[in-house]
Amino acid sequence: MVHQFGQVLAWTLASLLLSGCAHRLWVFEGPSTLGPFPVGQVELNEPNGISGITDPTGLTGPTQNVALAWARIMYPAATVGTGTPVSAVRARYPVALFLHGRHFNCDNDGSGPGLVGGYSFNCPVANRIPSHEGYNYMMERLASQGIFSISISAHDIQPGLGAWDYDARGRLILKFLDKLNDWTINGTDPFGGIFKGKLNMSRIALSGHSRGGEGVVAAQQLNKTSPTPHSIVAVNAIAPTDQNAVAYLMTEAPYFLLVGARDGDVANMQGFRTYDRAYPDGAAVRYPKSVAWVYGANHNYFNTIWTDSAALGTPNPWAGSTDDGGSLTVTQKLTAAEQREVALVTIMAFFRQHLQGIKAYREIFTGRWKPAAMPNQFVFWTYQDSRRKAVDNLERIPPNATQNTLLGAVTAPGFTTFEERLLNFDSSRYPPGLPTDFAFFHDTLGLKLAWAAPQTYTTNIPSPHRNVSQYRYLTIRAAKKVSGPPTAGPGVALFINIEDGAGRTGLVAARSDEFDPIPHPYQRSGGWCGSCTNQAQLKGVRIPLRFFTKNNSGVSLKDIVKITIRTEGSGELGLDDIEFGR
Ligand SMILES: [Ca+2]
Ligand SMILES: [Ca+2]
Ligand SMILES: [Ca+2]
Repeated sequence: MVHQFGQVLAWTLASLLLSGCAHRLWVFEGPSTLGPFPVGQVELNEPNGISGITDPTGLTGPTQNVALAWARIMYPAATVGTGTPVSAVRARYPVALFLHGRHFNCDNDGSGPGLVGGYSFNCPVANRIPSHEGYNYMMERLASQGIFSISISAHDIQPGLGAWDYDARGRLILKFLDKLNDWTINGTDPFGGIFKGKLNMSRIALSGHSRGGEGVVAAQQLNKTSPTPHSIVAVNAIAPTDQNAVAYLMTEAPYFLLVGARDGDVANMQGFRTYDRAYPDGAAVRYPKSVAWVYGANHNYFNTIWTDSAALGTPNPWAGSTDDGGSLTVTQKLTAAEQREVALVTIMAFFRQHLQGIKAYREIFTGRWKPAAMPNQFVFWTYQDSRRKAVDNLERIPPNATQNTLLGAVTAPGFTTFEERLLNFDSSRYPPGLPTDFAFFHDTLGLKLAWAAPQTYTTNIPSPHRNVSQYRYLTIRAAKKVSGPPTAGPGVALFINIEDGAGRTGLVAARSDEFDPIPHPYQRSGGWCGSCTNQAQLKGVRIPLRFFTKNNSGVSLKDIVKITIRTEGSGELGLDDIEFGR
């Protein structure tokens, strides 16, 4: 095993040399493990720290009246404390930046126990709600693992309600990155120049929550045309919005989407639309993208400042701290601590994979490795690699269910529904007029299948495309659709097989739930979005191609002519992205 994790072994070795725990040599560390570095921290609070965020082209919104540069910074230090020197163990440290979403920015009695607040452009200093401190639990752990972490405040942007707030968040991030760049090059930080030469600005990761999630995607796209572009190598969005006038696309970095099914705020799961749009077929450059769809997680509990006292287990004096999912009727609920653990494990894995080159953490996103530190039975993964080939992404307009993306024939005799549909609840970016199924909280064209008794769907692969030997997985996205009042129910199992030109098939069809469950929709009702029930969210299934070639089946991966999907029982399903991938 160890040879597969060479880079991690070296890393673990460095950890243990510093921590002295020699017995951990053969243990592969969970990504959220406390690291060897003492954590130093400082607060940036400059009333005139940012000179307005402008867009000279006028394409990304008006100039925002942003002056306050407010942030929490945690970093690997020589000793624990405030403003202590940066650790000399390594020459430079990669950078993680967090940005919160829209939330009250002004509390009536400040850090007093009252919970009344609102939005203000002129909030007294002592009353400013520190939403950006809500990710300290992740920053502290990242810093202990050798990652410089900064969480920035969008205080001056919060009171605005306009459609351009999302762009403003993106531009705010770039301003802060400019500032960090200046600190490390010129030693201009207001803490005595402690960060001079210490930041590795060639490795930057972004995490944004809610409107901040839309902001990080905006930032990575706006960065391309910025006069001072930065090296953003990973982008994470937590329960993001998708509301901006400009539909920003992931174009420059791996994307990880973390969304809770008990979200009572962004209840229409609009963040899935950002995933659907990321790295389509035909994109000049693609990076991996992944989703963790978390049953029982709400919107606010990823941020401790937004978490109510009861759920936090300690008094939270800041207005706006509530359980946004509290008005929902649900059957599965994570505690705030469990929810934070999911964020801690997944975001640290994502950042450490891309900032520190720990490749093995990829297998968390593929769903193969279930880290012991989080409640895996609540977390449903989708992973699409940069290296993948669509047999059918269903994106052709006008819809035609009988032909796949490769122009091969598709048949589904006996199904009561066999049709292509726009899978979208609201706010599609597709041209109007497409036949739509509103039970799917996505924005993609997909296939709808319904069956009253077991049936077989077949998609044929034309001759130029039959050599799939460079791929290792057959992957699909699938969602179970149900209607009526939310109830408990089983997941969907599909029997998937491939066939080569000599008529050889896998000796046994792959039962999808032996690899990845396609869950029954999360049970929720109530809240502001009464229609947000039975949300049919597409979930990734990854079947190793070696499953079909084992036991001397003789199937040739150089000549695959068809894929079959057999259903069992009765049911209804949405399918998308039938792909070979890595
Ligand atoms: Ca208060
Ligand atoms: Ca088609
Ligand atoms: Ca599609």
